[in-house]
Amino acid sequence: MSDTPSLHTDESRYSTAKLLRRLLALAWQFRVDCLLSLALSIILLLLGLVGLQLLGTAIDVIRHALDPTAVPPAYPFGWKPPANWSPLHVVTALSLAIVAQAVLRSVLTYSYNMTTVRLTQGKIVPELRGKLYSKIQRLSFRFFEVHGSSSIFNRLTGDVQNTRLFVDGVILQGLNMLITLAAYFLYMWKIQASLTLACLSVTIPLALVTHYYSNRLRPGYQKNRDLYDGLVEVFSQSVLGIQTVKGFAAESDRIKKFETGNRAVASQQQKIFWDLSVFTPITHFLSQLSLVILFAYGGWLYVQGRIPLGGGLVVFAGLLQQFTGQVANLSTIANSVQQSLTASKRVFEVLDTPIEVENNSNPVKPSRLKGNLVFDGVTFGYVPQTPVLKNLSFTAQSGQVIGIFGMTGAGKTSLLGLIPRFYDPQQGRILIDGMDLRDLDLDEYRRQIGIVYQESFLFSNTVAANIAFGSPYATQDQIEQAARAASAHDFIMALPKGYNTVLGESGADLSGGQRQRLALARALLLQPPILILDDPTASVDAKTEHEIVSALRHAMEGRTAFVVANRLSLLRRADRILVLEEGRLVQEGTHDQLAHIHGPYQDAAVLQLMDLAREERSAA
Ligand code: M5T
Ligand code: MG
Repeated sequence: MSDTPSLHTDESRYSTAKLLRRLLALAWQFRVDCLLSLALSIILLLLGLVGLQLLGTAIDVIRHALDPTAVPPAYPFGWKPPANWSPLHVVTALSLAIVAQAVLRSVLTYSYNMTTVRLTQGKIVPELRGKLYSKIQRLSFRFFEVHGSSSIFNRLTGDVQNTRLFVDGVILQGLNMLITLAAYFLYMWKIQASLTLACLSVTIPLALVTHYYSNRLRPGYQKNRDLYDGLVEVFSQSVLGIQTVKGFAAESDRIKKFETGNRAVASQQQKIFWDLSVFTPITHFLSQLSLVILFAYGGWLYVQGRIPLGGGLVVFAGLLQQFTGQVANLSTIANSVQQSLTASKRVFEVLDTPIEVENNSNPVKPSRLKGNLVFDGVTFGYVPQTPVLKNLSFTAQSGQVIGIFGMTGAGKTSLLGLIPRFYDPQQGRILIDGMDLRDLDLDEYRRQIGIVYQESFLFSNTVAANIAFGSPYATQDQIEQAARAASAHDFIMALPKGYNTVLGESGADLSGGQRQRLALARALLLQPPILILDDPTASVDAKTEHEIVSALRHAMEGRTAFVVANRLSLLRRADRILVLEEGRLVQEGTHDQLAHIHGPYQDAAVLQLMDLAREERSAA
């Protein structure tokens, strides 16, 4: 199971206090909606109290009617029934008021729920998700090297949801709980002070238990998210790599791996639920205990003649029940606190990741570039301590084709990656038309570079849309022209719907050579002054190679082109060839020059010529 390294090693940045502060700031951003939701819950609370009070009064009216020596009913809110009303009239009126109160409460509960959902799902979640997505899109490559796509997906989905839980599940519910408890407490205190204290004494152990479990739960949630990342990783890798999996008959292996992960997540989840399933009943038991105290101590008080047995006591019992119910809610809130802290840390980690390659404060927007490129003492490594390019210096004149040759792992792709500034060099600088790349506006600069990678990613979209990926306003004519230039037009026309054929996921229904030519068309459509080709003919047969090479010859005209290739067919046409060995520039010259100098290029040339001769002989 791949474990996900933390984005920030600096854990102090995510102390509980700091996380809480940021979550509160998030809630503050939506304060109007929060207040609205809170106001509704307070009205609901007051209505509930009114209902209880009316019930108590109704009971006293009945008792008094049956037994005139009992305490006379105290009417609430300064209301007095007209003198000519019989007790039946009064009770009917009170009952109607209770029903009206219940109806109003239902309506308000509905609006409360709607308000809260609009706040959480309609505002907070989309806002967070949008922020996260645009951050992820802007992050530099290194981020994606370190983090599996699954961890990123999970953060974007589940963790965003659990982060918003802090607003509705913690702040709103918590405030609601506090206000409710305070109101009930005062109300109960007014009815009978000592009984209130006795009944509420159970809240102390309740708070302690809650504190204990709350701390116990958090690491569990963190572990759970990490394990879940791993599980989704196994799954998504198997889907993306299904060809390899099947090709190596590795299905049962993968299934076993998934099962292991699956079980790990399950047992971890069970552990959390086990904790919860002990915790929740304890809180419920303690709340029930307060009712027992009410009966025992309340009964004793009655026997002592210190409280009457009337509506007041019914109201008291009702309040107590709701009070302890609210306190028992503590367990849910505590659980939500831990869940949202865990999740928000994972969300904030992404939001806090510095974008390594970024515009400086005052970037230059280049007009159309000429394409004079200079590498000046460039040293670069994916990990700073192990450079893969060492003190590299060369110049490419506008319009030149620069071939790059070297053994696998020599650093060719890495060199190409520095040109669009996917990474910044650790030492030295790269200049385009005399300007340091770091001073240019990244987007404007990159738009002037066409790239064809070793393996091209195609989107599940039409052929035309794939070609127009970098130039969304291109006309059909321009798209076809680019396709022709990449010798892709003919095979595209042979597809079932021509340019409107939708490609399967990852373009699975095209051959390697076809994919490369689509990618080339995509690059050419930009009309870029700089063209980067990373071994575009690596995966094609000789005939297609020939086609691509002649297409390229045309395509590279008038552009500064950097072509990585191992086949001489492409390199021969380069104005200059750079030979790399373990990240160093060891030879430089034209094909004709290099073919006559002893060195790696000559070795490769001889080998390829020998191969060619052998093939010709065996064909003859
Ligand atoms: C040069 C390492 C790689 C190798 C060295 C692209 C990439 C490479 N490397 C990383 O650590 N992370 C990366 O994202 O850098 O690799 P290269 O530049 O890819 O070599 P190449 O293009 O000449 O090789 P090839 O096989 O494409 O001909 O040590 O591990
Ligand atoms: Mg490469």
